Amino acid sequence: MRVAVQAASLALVGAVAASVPAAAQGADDFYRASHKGTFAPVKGGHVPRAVTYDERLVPKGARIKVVDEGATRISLRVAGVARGHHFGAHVHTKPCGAKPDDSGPHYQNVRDPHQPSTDPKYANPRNEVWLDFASGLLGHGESSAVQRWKFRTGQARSLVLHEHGTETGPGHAGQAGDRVACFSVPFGEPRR
Ligand SMILES: [Cu+2]
Repeated sequence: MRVAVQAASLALVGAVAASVPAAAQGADDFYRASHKGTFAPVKGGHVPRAVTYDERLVPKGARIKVVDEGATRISLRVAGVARGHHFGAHVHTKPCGAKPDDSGPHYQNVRDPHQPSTDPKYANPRNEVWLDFASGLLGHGESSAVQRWKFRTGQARSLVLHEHGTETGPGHAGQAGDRVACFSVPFGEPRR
C-alpha cells in the first residue's frame, strides 16, 4: 500500500514538474504548452476561442487539442468532426475572428514577399506548419509537425482547419479550400 502511495505521489511530482513553464527555468527553447477547445459558432457577436464556420464538417461540440513544444514540435488532435474527411490544417498569423479570413495568412518562417503566397518555394510544409489529417470513422483525427525553426513571438496566433487537403503545385501551393474552423493559439509562447 505504501509503495502504491509513494508511486502516486512521485507521479504527481513528475506531472507538476512537467507543467512548469520554460520561462521559469530560464530556457525559452524548451517548453510544452497544451491548449484545448470545444468548437462553437459565432453567436451574438461573440467569437469563441475555438470557432466553427461550417457545422457540417466541424459540428458544435467537436473538440480540439493543440500541443506546442518549443524548438519546435506541434501536434493536433480533434474529435467529433465529420467522419472520413480529409482536412487541411495550418498555423496562421492572426487569432480567429467572426469571419473566416480574420486569421490572416499562413505563418511562414521565411516570408514570401508576394502575398498571398502560392509559390512552393515559400508555401511548403518546411517553411509553414501543415497539419493535414484524415478523420476516421469515429470522427477523430491527429497529426504532428516538426520544424527546424522557432516561432517569432506574437506572429503565429491560430490553427485553422480547411475544407480539403493542402495543395502543393505552383500557383496553388498552400491552398486548401474554405476555412471551416479556427482555434486561437499563442504559438511560441510558454503558457503562464
Ligand atoms: Cu490555412
